[in-house]
Amino acid sequence: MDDLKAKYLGQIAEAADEAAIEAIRVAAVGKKGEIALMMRELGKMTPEERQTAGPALNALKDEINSALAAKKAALADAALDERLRSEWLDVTLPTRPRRQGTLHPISQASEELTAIFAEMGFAVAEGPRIETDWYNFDALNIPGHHPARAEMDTFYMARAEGDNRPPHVLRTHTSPVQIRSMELQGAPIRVICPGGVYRADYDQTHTPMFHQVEGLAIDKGISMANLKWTLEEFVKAFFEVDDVELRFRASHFPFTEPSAEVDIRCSWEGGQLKIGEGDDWLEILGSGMVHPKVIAAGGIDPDVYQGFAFGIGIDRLAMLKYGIPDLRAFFDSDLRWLRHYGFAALDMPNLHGGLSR
Ligand code: 2NL
Repeated sequence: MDDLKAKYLGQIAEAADEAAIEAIRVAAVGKKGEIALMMRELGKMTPEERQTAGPALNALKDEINSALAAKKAALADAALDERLRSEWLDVTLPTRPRRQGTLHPISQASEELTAIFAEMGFAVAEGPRIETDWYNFDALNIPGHHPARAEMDTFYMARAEGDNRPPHVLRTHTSPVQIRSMELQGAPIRVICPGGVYRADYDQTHTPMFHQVEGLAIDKGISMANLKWTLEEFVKAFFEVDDVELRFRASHFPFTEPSAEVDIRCSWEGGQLKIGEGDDWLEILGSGMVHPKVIAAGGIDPDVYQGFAFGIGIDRLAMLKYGIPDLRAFFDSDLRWLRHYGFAALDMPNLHGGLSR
């Protein structure tokens, strides 16, 4: 029995795979294996011989079985180790360099300016692009006969035949969103409204859909000085310069009184725009103190509250900041153009990270 034990334990130790283990099991402790055959010999023994040989055979069988199980587990561990070694992967390697998609410069500019105004306490509001003529015109002190309605080259929605109500319009500015915000929130309020707007105009510098951000701040005791500071902070942060000089030129909008168009000092040396220095002026926005009638249209008492408002073209801001020469290319969906001018996705601009880096 000692020979038998030495033989099988030796074979088990040498076994290289599961098939070898199974062959040893069948030969040693299988139904017709060597130990089973010896068990059959027990019947020919004397009772005394049987008393020692029986338990000894059972013990040998148990020992071989547990050696088989232990070897099987060891082989499985070794196989797993080998798999882990061969499937090893360096998760610290950089990702594939090819960018699958990019942010459109208009989206990038919107994210950047939103981050700047958010820092100054302005919430973002959005609203429908199809508006009633009340929200788009009347609430903004642009009555039906007002030339601004014609000047705006408005797109009108079709009405069903026999429906004589005024037609809906594609919003010509984002001001309606600010009227809606005043109605919903009341005063005090600080919001910016970025988004697409529509005017029937198409040439070198105009597209029928473009993007605007308007800002509105209403509180007690708001003045032109608050407007000037806010716009200066915005321009400095957006163009990433330490100093700017703004020039306010008297202007006219139906929804503000007084109204001002705002230019920033700049230079164009060798086609390269520099903000904050030089002898040129760049017109970038319109602004003013909100007309009392417009404050009232928003459901706020103009005898108690005052406010400033401004409107900026986002597409033009993006062209200036990123050096994009042609406005119409913005809307061509040309993949080569998008790859060239696009921004890395998931890289949200913030003031601390340096906006566009
Ligand atoms: C421009 C002019 C401007 C506003 C927009 C505004 C909105 C409300 C009340 C009063 Cl709800 N004003 N918006 C004010 C002044 C100018 O935009 O030329 N933008 C490019």
